[in-house]
Amino acid sequence: MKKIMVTGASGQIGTELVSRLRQIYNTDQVIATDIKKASTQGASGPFEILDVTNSQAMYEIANKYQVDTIIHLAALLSATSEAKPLLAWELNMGGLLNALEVSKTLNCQLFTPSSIGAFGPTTPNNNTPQETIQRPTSMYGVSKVSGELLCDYYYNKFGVDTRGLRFPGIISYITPPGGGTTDYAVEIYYDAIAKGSYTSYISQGTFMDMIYMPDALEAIITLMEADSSKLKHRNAFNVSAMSIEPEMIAAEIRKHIPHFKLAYQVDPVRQAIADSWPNAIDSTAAKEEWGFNAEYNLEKMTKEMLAHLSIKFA
Ligand code: AKB
Repeated sequence: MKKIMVTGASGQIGTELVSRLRQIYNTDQVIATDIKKASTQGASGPFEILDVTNSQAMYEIANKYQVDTIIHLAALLSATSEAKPLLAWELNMGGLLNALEVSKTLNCQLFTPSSIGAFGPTTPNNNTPQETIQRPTSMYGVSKVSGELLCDYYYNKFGVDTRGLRFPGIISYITPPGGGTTDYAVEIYYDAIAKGSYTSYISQGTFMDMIYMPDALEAIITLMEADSSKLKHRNAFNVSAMSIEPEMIAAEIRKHIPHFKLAYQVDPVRQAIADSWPNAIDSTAAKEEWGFNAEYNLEKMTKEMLAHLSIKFA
């Protein structure tokens, strides 16, 4: 049975991943860590305060619990990284390097997410291949490509079992994301329920890949359980469930809330990041090598998001 340490456990992915992992591997097998404890973090189960830039502290927690798997999620997202590029480099790269070193020392398997942000304006825009041009123009993207390469290096040089996914925007109703370019696709559902309208900072017609949280969690777990010998790629697999733009979400929301209104006030910084990312990535390698399969499309996800948020805001 795996013994797993999760960094960034209070974040959007971390909160839900820890709960899911605890269902599968038992509560005591999953050690949640973050620089702060989120109010949504379940009271039960091991939790440790951890600043991932502190290598000694990371080592001590991993060693104390004798973990064999590290899921390293702590990082700044794209918009925050653009506002604070030095901090983004220090946290995204410093934290990952520490996680890799701890994994090497304690012989742990390591998962860390990459992103569609690892692509740039010279990457093919549609059906973006698994292996292609990666010259991102945002600090977030620079840190994500570097992270992919660093993970490859630790696998090839030291045999660390590193694995990763290039995540698109992740849509969920439990913990909101913070500081990302794709956050609009979560906010739109919250505002649809709370106000019946949303003002998008991303322009009409801007396509980006997205995935619903249950599919994202399943992808992490399936990849980590996959037979190593079947993986031709490791860091990191393209995964996407849908390529969508704001009007498409609005049209789907209107099937449930007919009076829903969508307006635009474009944020030039986040729009520029979105414009530098692909419209639609190709997940074939993930499907072929470890059976990636997204169950939620826009229609099914919208129905669930609105149902859950209506209960949350009732
Ligand atoms: C962001 O928008 O920064 C993230 C991502 C796609 O990596 N959601």
